[in-house]
Amino acid sequence: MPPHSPRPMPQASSPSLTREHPMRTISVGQAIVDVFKAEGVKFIFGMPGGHTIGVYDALYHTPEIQHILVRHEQHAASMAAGYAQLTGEPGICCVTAGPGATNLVTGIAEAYVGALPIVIIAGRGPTRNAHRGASQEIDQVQIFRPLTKWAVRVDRPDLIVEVLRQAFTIARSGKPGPVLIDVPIDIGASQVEVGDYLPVGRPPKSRGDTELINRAAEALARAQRPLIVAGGGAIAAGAADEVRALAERLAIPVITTLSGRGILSDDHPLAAGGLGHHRQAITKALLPAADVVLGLGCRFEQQETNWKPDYLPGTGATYIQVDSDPVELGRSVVPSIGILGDARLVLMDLLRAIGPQQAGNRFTDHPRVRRLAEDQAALEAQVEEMAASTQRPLHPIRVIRAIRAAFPREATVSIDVGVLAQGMGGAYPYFKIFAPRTTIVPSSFYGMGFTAAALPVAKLARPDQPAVGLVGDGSFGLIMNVLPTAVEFKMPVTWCILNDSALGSIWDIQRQAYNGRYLGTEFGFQPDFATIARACGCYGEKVEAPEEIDAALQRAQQANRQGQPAVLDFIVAKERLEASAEFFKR
Ligand SMILES: Cc1ncc(C[n+]2csc(CCOP(=O)(O)OP(=O)(O)O)c2C)c(N)n1
Ligand SMILES: [Mg+2]
Repeated sequence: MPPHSPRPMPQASSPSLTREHPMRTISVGQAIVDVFKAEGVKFIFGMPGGHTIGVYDALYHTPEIQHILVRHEQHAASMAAGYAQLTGEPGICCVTAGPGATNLVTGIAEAYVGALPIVIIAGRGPTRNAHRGASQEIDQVQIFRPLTKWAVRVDRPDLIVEVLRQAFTIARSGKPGPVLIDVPIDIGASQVEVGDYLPVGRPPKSRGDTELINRAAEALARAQRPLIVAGGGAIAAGAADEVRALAERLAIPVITTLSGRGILSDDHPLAAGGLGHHRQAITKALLPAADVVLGLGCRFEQQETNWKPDYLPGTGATYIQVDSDPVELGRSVVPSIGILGDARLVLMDLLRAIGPQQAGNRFTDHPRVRRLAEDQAALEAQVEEMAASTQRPLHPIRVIRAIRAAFPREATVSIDVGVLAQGMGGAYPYFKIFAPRTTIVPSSFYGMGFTAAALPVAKLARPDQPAVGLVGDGSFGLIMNVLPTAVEFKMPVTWCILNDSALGSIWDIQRQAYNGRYLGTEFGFQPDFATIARACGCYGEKVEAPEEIDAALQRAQQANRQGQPAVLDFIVAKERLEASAEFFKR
C-alpha cells in the first residue's frame, strides 16, 4: 500500500493501530521499520551501535529502505535535513546511544532553526540501569529538548508504534521540525504485538482569516510601491505558482530570503534579489521605499537584517505578514495585518479577493517593471565585468558565474555559509536559482559545512539532476570525511571549494572593525583538497588559472556522469561584495 493513500478513519475509542487487523508479534526494531515503510520512508541516514542493532536487523529484511552509512553522525543530520529541504518529506536519522546521538546535535539544531522535518531514532541505555552508569547512557532527551519539537524516551515496547505515529505528525505539522525518539536497549530488544499501521498522512493546512485577507487585498491593490518578501515558509507551502500569479497580476517585485530562493525564477522580470548577504543595490532600494510589504513565511532574522533598520520594511509601510506559526507573527516586525495560515492557501484566497487582471494589462508594461528591468540590466553589467576578470588568484565571481553556466538550470545546488559561498553564491544575480526545492541552504543557525555535508542527498532526492555545491575552504575542512560516503553510495555530486585560505567572513570583521588585527582567521597551511578527494575515490582538481575553470568544470561533470563524485578546489582572492562588507560592518 503506498504511503498516504486514503483509508477509512479509525473509529473513536478503539486503538487506531490495531482495530480490524490481525495482531502480529514482532521485534520493536521491526515495528519501527514497518512504520517507516508505511510512512513512505526511502532512506535512513545513520551509523549503528549495540543499542540500535535491532533496527538494523529489521532493515536487513527491508530492501525498500536504503541505509546510508555515514562517517560521522553530523553528516546523517545534515543529510536528513537536506533531504527534507529538497522534498518536504521528513529525513530519518538512526544513531546509537551517547556519542552517536550527541554527534547529531549541530545538524539537528540547523534543522530546528530551519524548520525542517526530521525523525530521529536514537539508542539509549537500558531502562533498568538508567542511573547506574550504563555504557553510553546520558539524558539525550534533555540534550535534544531545545533542538526538537518533541524529544521522548520510550519506556514500554507497546508504546513504540503510537509514539512514532505522533512523531511523524509533529515533525510534519505547523512549522515543521525535528523529533527525537530514544529507544532504550531493553525496549529495542523486546517483542511487541502490533496490527497493521495506518498512516494518517500529511497534516491538513489552514486557510487565513477572510476579513484579514480582504484587508490585505485592498492594501495591495492600492499600493504605489508594493513588494513581496518570500521566505522558506513560502517554499514549504509550495506557493511558487501563487507567488508568481500575484506578482504578475499587480506587477509586484519579489525579493527572497536565502531559504526562499527559487520561489520565483531568477530570470523572471519581477525577481529582484534578496535580503541580508544577498541584498544588492536593487533590493537595498526597494525594501525601505515600499509602501506595502507582503511577507510570506519570512522572518527578518538577524542573518537577514543584522538588526539594522534599513534591512526592514519602512516604519510607515503597511506590513502584511503571512505565517503558519502564530509565534512568528510579529516576532521580528509587528505586522499591520498578520495572517495565520498556509502561504499557498492564503495567496489563493488573496488572488480571489483581488480579482482578475484587467484585460490588456500586461505586467511587463508597468513602469515599475520597466524600471526594474533597467536596474537589473545595470547590475548584470557590473557582474559581467567582475566575471571577466583574468586575475590570479581567481576572482570568485568569475568562478561562481562559470559554475552556473556549466550546470543546467535544473541542477540541485547547495550553498554553504561564508562570505564567498553564501555572500556571492547565495546572492541574486551572481548565481541564479530557477526553481523551488532545488537548493540546500543554511538557516540562520549558520553551521559551517552543513550544506556541503548534505549535498550528496541531492542524488537521492532528485536523482536525475546533476548537483553542485559552493563551499568555503574553512567549511569544507569541517566535513570532508563526507567524500567516501558519496563514493560508496554512488552519489556523484561536485563540490566547488572557494578557497581563499581563510575564514573570510571573520577575517573581514577583523579587517573592518579591529584594524586588521588578524588572529585565527588565516590558514597558515591548507591541505591539498584535490589530493584528499582522489584518495577518497573522488575526481579531484586544483584550479588556479582562469582559462582552466570551464575545462575543470567539464571534467568534474564528466566524472559525475560516470558515477564519481568530484571536488574542484578553486584558489580565489579575498574579493568581497559591497553587500557583505555592509552587512558585517559593526
Ligand atoms: C561550526 C561553525 N564554526 C564557526 C562559525 C563562525 N563562522 C562563520 S563564517 C566562518 C568562516 C567560514 O570560512 P569559509 O568556509 O572558508 O568561508 P569564507 O567566509 O572564507 O568564504 C566562521 C568561522 C560557524 N558559522 N560555524
Ligand atoms: Mg575561506
